[in-house]
Formats: sequence, C-alpha cells, structure tokens
Amino acid sequence: MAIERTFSIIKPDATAANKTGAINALIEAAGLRIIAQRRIQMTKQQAGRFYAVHSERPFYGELVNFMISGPVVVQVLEGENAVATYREVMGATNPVDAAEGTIRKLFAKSVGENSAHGSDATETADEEIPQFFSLADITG
Ligand code: 3AN
Repeated sequence: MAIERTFSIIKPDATAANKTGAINALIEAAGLRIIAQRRIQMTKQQAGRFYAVHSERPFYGELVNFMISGPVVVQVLEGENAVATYREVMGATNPVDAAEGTIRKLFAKSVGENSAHGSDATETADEEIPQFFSLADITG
C-alpha cells in the first residue's frame, strides 16, 4: 500500500467543543501520523479560496462564514492510504449517516458544522496542503 499525505482541518465546532485532542487520538489510533499541525484563525479570503470548488452551491456562503467563525486546526496527515483512511475516520458528511466511532458521529452537530475536513484525493491534498503549509513546516 502507498504512503500518502492528506490535508485535514479540525473545524470551528470541534475546536469550540475542545475536541482537538480527542480527534487527534482517533487519527493516531487509525495509524495516521500528524506530521504538521497549526491552530489558526482563517481569513474570509483563505476560506473562500479553499472552498472555491463549492462556490456555486447554495451553502457556500454559510460554509465560508462557519469556517471563519472560530479557530481551526490545519494538519498534514501521513500514512498508508492516508486519504481513504482519514475519510473513514471522519465518517459520512452528514453525521446522521456517519458510522459509529467516527469523528462526525461522535462530535458533529450537522452536515455544515461537521467537525472535520479531509482531502478527497491525493491530487486534492497536493492543492490543499500548500495553501496552509510550506515544505519547511512538514517533517515526516
Ligand atoms: P466532505 O467534506 O465529506 O468531502 P463535501 O465535499 O460534499 O463533503 O462538502 C464540503 C463541505 O461542505 C462539508 N464538509 C460541509 O461542511 C459542507 N456541506 C456539504 N453539504 C452541505 C449542506 N447541504 N449544507 C451545509 N453545508 C454543507
């Protein structure tokens, strides 16, 4: 299996609920390594660019405003099949559909305030990681 990197965001609902450590424990229990991590307040411009792919969706404005409503923790995760592994750890987008024991089942409030972001492909991770980390920030 391939060692991959994926980009993760612990979203404002989860930082407000003080769940950063609990989420990191789930990430590490799944065999993923947190090889870069920073707690930041996203700007509207950063959030707008990050979610630009959803700019035509009706929830785009709400999503951008939510992502700047409080601090987030941006991360680079590394491990075997990191993209798919982390999406399994996160669970389905809507917490109602998320499997037991996943981040979204345990902590998410709604489909919008859903506690975590994870890249959907390695190509996406390659676009998302440099928006928040320089190469020098990442020590594998
Ligand atoms: P995922 O994050 O599981 O890949 P996407 O790519 O479909 O899900 O959606 C990106 C983000 O947009 C979600 N994490 C969620 O925060 C938000 N979102 C998706 N669908 C809705 C919706 N119906 N209403 C509000 N926000 C949504």
